[in-house]
Amino acid sequence: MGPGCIRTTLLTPVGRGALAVVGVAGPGAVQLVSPLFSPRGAGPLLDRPDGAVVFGLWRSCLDGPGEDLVVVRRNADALEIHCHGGLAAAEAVITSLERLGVVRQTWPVWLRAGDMTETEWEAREALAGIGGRKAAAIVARQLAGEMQRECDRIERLLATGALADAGAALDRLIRAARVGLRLTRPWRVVLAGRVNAGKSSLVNALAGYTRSIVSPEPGTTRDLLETRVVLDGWEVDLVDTAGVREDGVSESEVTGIERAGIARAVSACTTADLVIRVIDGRQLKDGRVKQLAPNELLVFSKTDQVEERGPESRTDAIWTSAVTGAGIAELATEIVRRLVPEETEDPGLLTGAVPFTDRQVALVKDLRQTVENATRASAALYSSFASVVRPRT
Ligand SMILES: Nc1nc2c(ncn2[C@@H]2O[C@H](COP(=O)(O)OP(=O)(O)OP(=O)(O)O)[C@@H](O)[C@H]2O)c(=O)[nH]1
Ligand SMILES: [Mg+2]
Repeated sequence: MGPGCIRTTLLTPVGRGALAVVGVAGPGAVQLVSPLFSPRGAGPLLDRPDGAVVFGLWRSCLDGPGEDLVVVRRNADALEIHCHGGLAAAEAVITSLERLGVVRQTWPVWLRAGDMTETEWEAREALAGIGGRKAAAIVARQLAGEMQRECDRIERLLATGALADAGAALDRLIRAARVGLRLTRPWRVVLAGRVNAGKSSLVNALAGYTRSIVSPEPGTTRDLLETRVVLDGWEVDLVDTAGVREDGVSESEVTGIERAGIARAVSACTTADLVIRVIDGRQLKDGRVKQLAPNELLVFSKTDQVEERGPESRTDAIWTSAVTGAGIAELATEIVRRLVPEETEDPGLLTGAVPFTDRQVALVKDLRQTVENATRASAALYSSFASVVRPRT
């Protein structure tokens, strides 16, 4: 693509919406599109000031009836066309632009051609895919320059030979990267336990609507069923699973489909960020709760039918009822606390610079290694210098 090229892209998400926005940019973009657009009751687009919002008729085909839409003139070299949100309307606008020689681009390519740093570009691309406000706020801060400012500060520290401070700042960035690399990928929380424990009911209670089928019949859920929710500002995929049978249930009672579902449940637990081990609170007296793995959270269900919590009651468990809603808010809070402990344990960590792409994290780690090597070299230099000026007798 040459420097004089005029380019276009669909700026709104692909698919139907109330409105679609088509961007056009490149030298003389307004002049080029002017023959396609007749403003209503206003002067030609070419004579309008920058920032003008102009209602008019767009003629995708010169002999067709045209379509009413709004053009925003950003400047002589850039404009936006706001049209009907159906697929055909935006496509007709873009096709008419292509007929004039305008180059169609995907939006990431369009974004990259803009005048911005790599980190800004990465932040803009990431923001388009984020569903939770906390992750969006972290990336927005990097877009506003937080990451760049921290890199500049580390550079100044290195220039003055403050290797220890530079190393500490880089260590902080590496700690923040654990969350940074998950900002565009929701956390994965698997609900596991015995059949009828109340897993699907808990998913529905957390989601706020009936996503999973709930029934008194053991073995209702057969396959993995994912539900995306936002808990306390963080995007989370809740994964409902097939329950395992009580001990002593004969092999013949478990069908092949159910067995396949249970195998999927076991496998889902191995890749989960957090496993919620659901146990029917009414059955606590009957059996011991087994040892939990570090990424497991214990939840007792159906507390509306539990009269006494009994000696098995554990302080690390959350008691819930999908019927009364008791403990559901507490469960949501605990899920987030377990997924993002940095928020409570190291509050400043996520409010400052946070690397959020593999590229940024690799750069930070490389630089940390270089600082480490320089620190060692400096210590070796000092010790050989000391052995020259203060030789042992
Ligand atoms: N009273 C009461 N009943 C509940 C509660 N949660 C679930 N149940 C009932 O327990 C039964 C099983 O609930 P589900 O949510 O389908 O249990 P599940 O663990 O998904 O079961 P499977 O999919 O078969 O493994 C249903 O009859 C629910 O109505 C609760 O908090 N209180
Ligand atoms: Mg179920």
